[in-house]
Amino acid sequence: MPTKTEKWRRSLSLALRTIGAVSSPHTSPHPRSLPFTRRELHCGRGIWRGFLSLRKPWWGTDTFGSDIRGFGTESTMLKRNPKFSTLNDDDIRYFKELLGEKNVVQDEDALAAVNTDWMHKYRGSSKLMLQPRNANEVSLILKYCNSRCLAVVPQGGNTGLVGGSVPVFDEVIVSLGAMNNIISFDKVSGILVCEAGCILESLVNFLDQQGFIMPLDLGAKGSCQIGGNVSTNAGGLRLLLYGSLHGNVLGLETVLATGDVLDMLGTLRKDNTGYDLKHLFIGSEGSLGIVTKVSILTPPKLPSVNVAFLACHDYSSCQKLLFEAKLKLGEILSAFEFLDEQAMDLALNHLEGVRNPLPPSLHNFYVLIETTGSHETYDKEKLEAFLVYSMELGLISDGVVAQDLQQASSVWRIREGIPEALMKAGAVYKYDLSIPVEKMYDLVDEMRNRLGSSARVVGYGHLGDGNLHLNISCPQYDDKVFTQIEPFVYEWTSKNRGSISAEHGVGLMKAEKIFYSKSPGAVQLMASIKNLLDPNGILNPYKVLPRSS
Ligand code: FAD
Ligand code: 2HG
Ligand code: ZN
Repeated sequence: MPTKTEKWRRSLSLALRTIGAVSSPHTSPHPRSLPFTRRELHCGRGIWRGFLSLRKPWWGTDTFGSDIRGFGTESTMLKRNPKFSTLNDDDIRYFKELLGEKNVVQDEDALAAVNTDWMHKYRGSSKLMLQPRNANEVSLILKYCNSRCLAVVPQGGNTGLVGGSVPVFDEVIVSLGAMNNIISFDKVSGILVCEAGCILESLVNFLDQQGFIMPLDLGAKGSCQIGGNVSTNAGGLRLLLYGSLHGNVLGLETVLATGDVLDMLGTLRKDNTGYDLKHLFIGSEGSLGIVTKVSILTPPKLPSVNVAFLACHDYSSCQKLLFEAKLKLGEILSAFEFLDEQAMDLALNHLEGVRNPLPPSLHNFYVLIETTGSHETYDKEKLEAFLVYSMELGLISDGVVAQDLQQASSVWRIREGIPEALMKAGAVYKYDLSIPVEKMYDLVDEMRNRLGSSARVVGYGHLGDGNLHLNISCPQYDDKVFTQIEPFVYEWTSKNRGSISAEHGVGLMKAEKIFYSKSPGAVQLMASIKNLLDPNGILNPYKVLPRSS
């Protein structure tokens, strides 16, 4: 009889052969990059648009006319705030003088793309996009908009998933994409200072040349911008090791609604001179100011990265595996992601070039573990010892360890490609929840029981951070399904002391739901801060705060 350890080694080598044979032909030198740049994203999504436009949008002009929008369901309407002015010829003239013709975009096709979010779920009807080139131009735009009471939406890469990055009605879009200069990088401290419109992936590439990495990584890195990341306090795939942007962002330059430029662009790790105001803007989703520059602490690129893709029989094993990984891998554990069978099935069926690394059949759960360290032999031995130990405990039923960058890229592609696979599968209701790890998957099971065969319930996410991405996929948006999901999902999360937004933010989607995670006193204080910094409420209206505040 082979021992469990021998069985593991045998299955390991079997799986290694398999993964070697299936690695994607699209593998880039950046193993965890989604294969789209901003331009490709728009082109690629142009293909999907034809397919998606057959569906009823969650809300949009086509459904409710120009002054009223459905919000969540057709029974919840949102009315344009009549205090906001509408654009006139003088406004356009002013902006053209300030920015030049080409940075004042009125072209219908260009506007269609920036009025629509990544999921094609939220659609505004802005008639104007402005493309400032520096903080001074941002300042003059906001000063003017404030004096005219014109509402504004700051937009980065437009990859946000809660409807925060697109207008609700006719708000002016201020796009930061032209502000994409790297200002300085200090190799001794690892501190990078750059403009807000830098695309995350271009910062990753720049730092790679210097022997450093960004402390955050997400599937949308080919399109999202650092200003958008900061404004959403994006979490992503590395938070487990490097922590949140509240820890890594050292300073910001922000333009307030009044046009005042607030210089908080410190490059110090320690600075206790009173209130640390930058934290107000990290995660404020464009509701308090426009971020124009970012100073961020970047870690050195360590030479030894290992990736294992493992199968688990049940959720309880995934949990135990996490506990053991923290204990046994300790300081080198850099990612601990999970996906269920439904998520894997979607990835295999909808992502080009992706094959099952652990054939022949599907497993109930999969865990992706990454280690990052400085000593290749030591890290490998540590990971292998952990895997053998976990196999002996019965926590893992099969697994594969990537042998090179291409193999690592193939397994990361599965995990990172799930949002794309869900998009291709049809309409999707997304929930991004922080839930105590031991209870997390109960919600997925309960949701499946509630919905039966009317929808496909998919669970995956950043297990190492206690972050579940609950996605409910249907052929099209359907009010009957929706009423089975909400408010149940929020009530369940609140009852289990979770948060209704772990990392994507509140945006438009959850502005009215904020009380599930924040006390009335806290929401009131948020509203007072908003009122102080943006007295006319021109910055990203209808988002983050509830109408009642
Ligand atoms: P946008 O989408 O343009 O804007 C997002 C919000 O920030 C909006 O409210 C907008 O008004 C505001 N904003 C943007 N730029 C500025 C600025 N300069 N100043 C002030 N406000 C601004 N998120 C995670 O946390 N973790 C993940 O792992 C993750 N993975 C993703 C994977 C995919 C495939 C996709 C499509 C999205 C993912 N996201 C993830 C969502 C995430 O919030 C965004 O990808 C990213 O942080 C938003 O950056 P952006 O530049 O696209 O911002
Ligand atoms: C991820 O972790 C993103 O892949 C997107 O945060 C999550 O699509 C989602 O629900
Ligand atoms: Zn995520």
